[in-house]
Amino acid sequence: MNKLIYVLNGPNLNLLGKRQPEIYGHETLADVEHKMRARAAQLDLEIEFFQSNFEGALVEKVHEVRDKAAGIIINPAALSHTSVAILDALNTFESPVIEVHISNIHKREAFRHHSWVSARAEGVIAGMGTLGYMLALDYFAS
Ligand code: DHK
Repeated sequence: MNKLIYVLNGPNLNLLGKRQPEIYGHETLADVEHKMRARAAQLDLEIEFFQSNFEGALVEKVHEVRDKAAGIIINPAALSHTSVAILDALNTFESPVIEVHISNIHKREAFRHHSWVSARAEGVIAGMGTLGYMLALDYFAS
């Protein structure tokens, strides 16, 4: 059985831990990756991690993995609110997609309330901090 889950992160998440820690917390993306790898091993899942500040790179990553991933966990970050291209790319992928936002986007500025990716995602986790990524892994394990 295919147990390979891709974890995709969008713009500015490379600065996690340094960037507005009052909103996004103090953990770095490397910390998140480390915790996810440990949890994935417990759950008998494999993960691949990818971050880009470029919309096209994320679109191409979805194309690259669409035939090999058992699922995608994606935090499109700011591109959640703008990118029909990422939505279209995810619509070419036939296995489950879970969308994660570290912050509760519905409690923030109005322009963050809508996510294009949510129209494709099986589930959306927002406002649970980086725990959201772990909960998304639990979804795939179940
Ligand atoms: C991360 C971002 O970078 C923002 O642009 C989104 C999301 C929210 C998050 O909460 O993880 O609006």
